[in-house]
Amino acid sequence: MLGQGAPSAVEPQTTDIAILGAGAVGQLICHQLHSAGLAVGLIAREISASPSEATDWQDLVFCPMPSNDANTDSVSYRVPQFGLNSTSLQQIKLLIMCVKAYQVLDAISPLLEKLSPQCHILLLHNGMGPHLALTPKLNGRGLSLGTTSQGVLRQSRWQVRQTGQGLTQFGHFTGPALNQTLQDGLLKAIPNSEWVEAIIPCLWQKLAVNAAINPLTALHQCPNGTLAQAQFTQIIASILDELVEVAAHDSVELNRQFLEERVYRVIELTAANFSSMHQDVAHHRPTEIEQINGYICDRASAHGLSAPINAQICQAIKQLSATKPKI
Ligand code: KPL
Repeated sequence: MLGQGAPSAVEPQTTDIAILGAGAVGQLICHQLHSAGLAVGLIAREISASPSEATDWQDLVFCPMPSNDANTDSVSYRVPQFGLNSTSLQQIKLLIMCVKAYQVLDAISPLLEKLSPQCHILLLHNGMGPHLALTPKLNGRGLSLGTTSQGVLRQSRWQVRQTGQGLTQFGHFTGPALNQTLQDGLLKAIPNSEWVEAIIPCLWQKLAVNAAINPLTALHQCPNGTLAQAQFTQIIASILDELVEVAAHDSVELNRQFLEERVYRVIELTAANFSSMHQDVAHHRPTEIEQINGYICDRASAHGLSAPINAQICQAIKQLSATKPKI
């Protein structure tokens, strides 16, 4: 394991970028920004001590993907961790929210009054919807959105392993744009990432993948690859038909054929994996169904349409979650 120049005591420092939500994706992004030399820290909702005690250090371990031509030793590093009362929150220029979609509003609420009015917010989660609810609460702050297909697994609380190197896309949504230096920093730090002109169509495309794969694997308790079987062809087609029609009413033109190809490519590339919703249901955790198939239904009703297959799927997942015993 390689150490990376960890400071030994709590020292004041300016952190430009803070990550809220240190799950698997949050830790992966944290590692990528830290190793690119960016000043990144974590926000820990559980630390709410007085301002002077509100900064701590967190040790993390990152395990790269096995590769023939790169060093795949684990890397240990440490980053500052701020509590909700830390005065350092005022200095943060970019807050990256890596919490689950259904946690975004509750997680950001106590922070909004503590962050500077110039702090830019970036949402990075599966599903869609929180950007609409968050926009009126931003008080003039800028909001960008992102989606990542990088694969990562949490091995213990502060150790993650990268399992896939998919595309990451970011783009501006509303308010002042993220400054160029931070944009460039993100793109340099995160392999295979791009800043796109229009992020919403990219989010709809990722939504299509999640809407087709996640609930079906949870309902049928199967790995992603099982969905290549002929018995799933019709339901996947119906999920996508409804999604494409609803997106068109939201002024997003999606190529139906391209979407279907993308869904089946992901099914093939991740054949042995269990989707995040499968895992959420199996571990009796809340699912992102409301922000995935539920978002399609919500946007359908906003346009006076219905999306019956997606609605049935939402219902089935909610029933499944309700019948599983809670820990
Ligand atoms: O993003 C995913 C998820 O599980 O949430 C997919 C792409 C379906 C991979 O499993």
